[in-house]
Amino acid sequence: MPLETPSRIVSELASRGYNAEREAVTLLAGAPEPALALEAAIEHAPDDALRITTEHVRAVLDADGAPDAPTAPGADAATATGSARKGAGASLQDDAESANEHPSVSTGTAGSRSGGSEGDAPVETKGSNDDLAAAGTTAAESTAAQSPSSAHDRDPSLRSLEIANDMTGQSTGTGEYKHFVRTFRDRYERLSGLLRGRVNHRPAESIQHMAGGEDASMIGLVNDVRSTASGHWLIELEDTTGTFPALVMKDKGIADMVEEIMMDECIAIDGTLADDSGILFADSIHFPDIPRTHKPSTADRHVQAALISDVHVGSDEFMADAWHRFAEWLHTEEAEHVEYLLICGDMVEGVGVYPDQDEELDIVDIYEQYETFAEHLKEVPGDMEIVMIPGNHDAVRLAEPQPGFDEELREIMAAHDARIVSNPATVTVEGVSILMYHGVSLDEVIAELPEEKASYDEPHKAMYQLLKKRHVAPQYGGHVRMAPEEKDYLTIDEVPDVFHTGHVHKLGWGKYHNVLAVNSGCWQAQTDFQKSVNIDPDAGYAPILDLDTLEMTVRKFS
Ligand code: D5M
Ligand code: FE
Ligand code: ZN
Repeated sequence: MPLETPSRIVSELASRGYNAEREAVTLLAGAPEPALALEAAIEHAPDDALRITTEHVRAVLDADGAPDAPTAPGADAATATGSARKGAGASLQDDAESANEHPSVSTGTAGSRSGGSEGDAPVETKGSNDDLAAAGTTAAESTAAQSPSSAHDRDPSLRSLEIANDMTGQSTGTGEYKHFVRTFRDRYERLSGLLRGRVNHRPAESIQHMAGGEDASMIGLVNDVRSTASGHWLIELEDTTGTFPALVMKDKGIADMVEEIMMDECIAIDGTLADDSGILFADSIHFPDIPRTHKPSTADRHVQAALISDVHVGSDEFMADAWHRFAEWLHTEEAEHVEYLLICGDMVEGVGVYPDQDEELDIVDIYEQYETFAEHLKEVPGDMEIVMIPGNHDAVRLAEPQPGFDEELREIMAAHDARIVSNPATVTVEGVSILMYHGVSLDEVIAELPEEKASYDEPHKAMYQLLKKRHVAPQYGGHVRMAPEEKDYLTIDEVPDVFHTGHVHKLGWGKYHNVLAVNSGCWQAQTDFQKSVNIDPDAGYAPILDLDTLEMTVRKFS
């Protein structure tokens, strides 16, 4: 593709998961062969680089005016993703190393979609739009618009906010195959631990040597799921010693659970070995799951948090008016208990995230997008505590876990002193633990599971599946790009009290085994893409969570 213009270069870099210094972009645009220079600069940048700097570009341009094309562009930690579905990607065994050394780069397009119906959003609103607008006007006067202070008489010393599982600055992976093996081993260790007490499991290797007809259980990562010619299901599990197949007969009550199974998630299967010990006839399937006995913690005073996401500043469709009304409302007496604001990714629209996205950009420069976002953030009362994680539109690496914003972006957004952490991360607010995850995997859960179990109209049900799997992005090699780290930051080790996601731009909430799942809507009106696939986003809503009761109220500002 021709790469002459700076905006194309920025898009191209962004699609590979990189930011770039402005001067680096200018240099690339002026190179004799911009496309080759770009490839070479990416090759030259260290594996953990998130941005292409002038230094990277100079080094390749100085080397010899016309750099060679690299052999495997994009096979680094920042852009690595896998196409392998059967073991090659998710292998737990070191000896599988030969297969699929370089995971392919995904195109980032969505698979089949469901939902998109006309159904009204399940929204409870207190007060009408008119009330809100009126209240907003008063607030604007009393706060002199730009002032970050508010009229509230709040006592910050009563607050507490702790962050856990923030991997910002902790990235260790370089995208090598052995690092993926390490991540999957860590996943297996953590999640199998949750299943161990529930089944009398044996390693694959020892099951292979058991006598036919014996009872056996295995805990493993799902390596393959397929239906047989006669309509039964074959599930292959893998542990650190090998793989073993299990057969779920279609007339068993558990066949219904098979449709919930995703590749690479950790499950246990209990059953009886065939006479020749070649296969396990499944009697039961177990997910790591949330114990039904989970008792959520609550704050010991009346205090609230606003849970939002997907602001998309910089998009033509960003709903500035709705945002102003929301920010103004936060200054009113009605909102005096809203002391926390959690933003679950997609602060800005970004550049080069989806094909043809540039046609719908109001602000084309990624830094200007953040500057404008920062201005909007300043409208929020200055004494609120803000926590932010990045999403797939933000200028951090696309591969998950995504580290929190870099220094330059933090500086741009410094005015509000927000806590900037990784995606995912857990924030404990006055005793209530809230797992924040942007939600790219929800697209996958929704695409793969039957409508009644996960749909765009009921995004919280897709979240229940992630809670059940105790993993925010189980499947490797689909929509979610994954970075191999020493530890699998994407497992849900501790049961959260609240699970907060965004990304699908639909509002929905509900409780799963006492965990409150909330998918916040967005602040972006319907885009052309969404129109073309019949998605009607829930834009301009703010879910407000009572931290003392875990009750939700949704306010509408659009
Ligand atoms: O995506 C918001 C939702 O819309 C999410 O479910 C993905 C989907 N989406 C939006 N634009 C596209 C394109 N161009 N291709 C595929 N899927 C898309 P977000 O990433 O938060 O904007
Ligand atoms: Fe979004
Ligand atoms: Zn998103």
